[in-house]
Amino acid sequence: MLNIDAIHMREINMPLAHPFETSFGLTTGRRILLIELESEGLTAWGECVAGEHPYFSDETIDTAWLMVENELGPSLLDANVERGGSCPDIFRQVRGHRMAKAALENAVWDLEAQVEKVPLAELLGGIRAVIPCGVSIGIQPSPAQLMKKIATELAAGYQRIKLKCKPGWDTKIFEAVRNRWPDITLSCDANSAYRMKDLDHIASWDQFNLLMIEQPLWYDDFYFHSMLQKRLETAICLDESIRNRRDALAAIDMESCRIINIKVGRVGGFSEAIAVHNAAEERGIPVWCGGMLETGIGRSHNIALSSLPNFSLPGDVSASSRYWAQDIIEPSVTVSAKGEIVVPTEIGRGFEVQRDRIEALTVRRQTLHAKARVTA
Ligand code: OSB
Ligand code: MG
Repeated sequence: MLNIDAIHMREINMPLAHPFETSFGLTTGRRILLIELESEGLTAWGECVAGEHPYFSDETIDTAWLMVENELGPSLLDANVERGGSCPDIFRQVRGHRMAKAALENAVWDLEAQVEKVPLAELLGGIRAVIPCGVSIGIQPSPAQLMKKIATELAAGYQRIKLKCKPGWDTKIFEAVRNRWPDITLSCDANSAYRMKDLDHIASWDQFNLLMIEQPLWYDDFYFHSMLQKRLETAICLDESIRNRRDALAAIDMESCRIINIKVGRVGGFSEAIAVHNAAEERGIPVWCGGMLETGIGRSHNIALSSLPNFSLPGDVSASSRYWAQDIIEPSVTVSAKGEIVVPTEIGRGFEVQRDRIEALTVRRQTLHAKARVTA
């Protein structure tokens, strides 16, 4: 039994070290909901990856806040929580709101790892000592700036470069990058910026030998992606479309993709992330861990998840310094010259949370208390 005494919610505001542009817009700073669980003297953390606007998903930090405060938080405090894996059942009555659920569930796993005195990675079923890392590079003000950025990331050792793309920032860019770097592992991510009229256009990218094309079509689609995949040599990777294990099975069986990006927030927490991982593994589909511009808390959870066996492709989990002038964990996440992150072997997430720094960044807070427990 994990006795959760209180759930502390806070919103922190953090400016990004570098603005990040995707096909759906520009992000210069993040408003982040953090969850802190208090349990018999232990403290565990979760991070909600919902954005400020409902552009990547239909959740935002404000909808997540409301759900944690009014629905999910009270349910968790009322439940018998055996372990992190108990959360999907506890939250089952609430439809959707997966990023809000994940923030709480992941904090419970973070707690369970401390109680069981094991590394979080081991608790999740991880087996890797190090994880391979790639970077996601946003749309840049100019091609010259993109080339400079790629050179920097390659020099830092990253194993895969992913380029954000959209109509007008695609073929010419891929051409320029391939001319300069014919052999690097390269992929692109459209965040749903294309439509069926673009089929021939997308098929022409086969010439660039991309590792994958991520989420080219609608954010909620499998069928049209399967039509596109038939026309391509290049693998499609789905991100937005995959909400759970059943989606992964449908997408794999329909041949809508050959690779899956797993984001723990997008699928509703570690339990479902593991279920998606296992379903893909059984069908020979590799997965990798996506990123949502997380602070060190979400990043440490992504590192633990990425240590599972079928995370065989480099993920979007990269060094803290690519996002933040100063992270909220100690030590910050660093990447070796070989483009790897070492999976912590300490108990729990393996990174200390810097509470003073979080206090200074907090703009809103709320605490939910458990009802007094009757002790037999
Ligand atoms: O689609 O993978 C995406 C960031 C925000 C929203 C969606 C996505 C991304 C990224 C950045 O690609 C990944 C990262 O570096 O955290
Ligand atoms: Mg993506």
